[in-house]
Amino acid sequence: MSTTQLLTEAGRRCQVMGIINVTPDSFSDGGRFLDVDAAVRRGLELMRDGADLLDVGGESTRPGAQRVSEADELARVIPVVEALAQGGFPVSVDTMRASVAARAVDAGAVIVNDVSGGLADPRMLPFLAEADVTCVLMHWRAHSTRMDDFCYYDSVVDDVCAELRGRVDSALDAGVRPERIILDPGLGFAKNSAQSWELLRSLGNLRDLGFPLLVGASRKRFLAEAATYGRRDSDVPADRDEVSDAVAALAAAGGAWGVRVHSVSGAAAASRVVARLRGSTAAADLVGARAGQR
Ligand code: PMM
Repeated sequence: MSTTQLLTEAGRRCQVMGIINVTPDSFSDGGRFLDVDAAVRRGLELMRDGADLLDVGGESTRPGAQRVSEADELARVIPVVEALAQGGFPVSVDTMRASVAARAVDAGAVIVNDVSGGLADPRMLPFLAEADVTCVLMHWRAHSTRMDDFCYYDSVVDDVCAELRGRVDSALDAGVRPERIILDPGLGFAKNSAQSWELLRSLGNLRDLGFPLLVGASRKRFLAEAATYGRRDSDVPADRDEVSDAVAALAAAGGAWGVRVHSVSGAAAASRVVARLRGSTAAADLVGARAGQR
């Protein structure tokens, strides 16, 4: 599927981006998909469960994580991107390095997901412009080792919007076309729980920036606050999957372009429900029929 199709499709239905972390230490699924075959198999599972695209990353961005070398990141990511893209699946690459992005695009990636919004590597925005590739620019303030020191905002919503606008301006100045840009508030990145909830509550303000919006809440620590009693203190990220599904449904209903999730089926169902409630005659009929039965 071309990026144009991806972005057009997004006009109809919230896109579900399935996560493949090819890392030993990502907070939720680190170590599980480090082997290329396991990562590719995971991609197939996510597509079967209803993912619209697959986000492949080789560097953990969990709080406190150390950076990986460029060589390690390339070795983890490129074979997986290549295999999935050759299989005809739309792939995005989750990287802050222009060199990794370039190799991944050569290998068939159609989106570059840069959690630093172009801040970590000065070569990223020029690369995105030259390659004319769709990109996710996420709100970010510092690398994972230090990001918890940067949770200070006058108003988290206003400040995140202003800083994202700054990233957009830099991208446009570098020559990135506006229709190539997707924005992401970066939940959990230099944000405490209250700040992440506040941003989720304010998707309308973020949408007012005028770009498609990606929401990445899946399995993040702040969601534990809404987990079933007994799972609230759980350190098992998958115990946050029901809450992640609920957030995906709200994000879809709130007009997000896409949601980035570890477990796909609930988010994919939410995306289809919202699409049918929005537009399809069949969905309208269903609602009417149910109302008539009462
Ligand atoms: N979160 C993580 C990694 N990459 N990319 C985007 N665009 N948005 C996010 O919120 C985001 C991301 C960290 O979560 P993970 O370790 O489970 O992938």
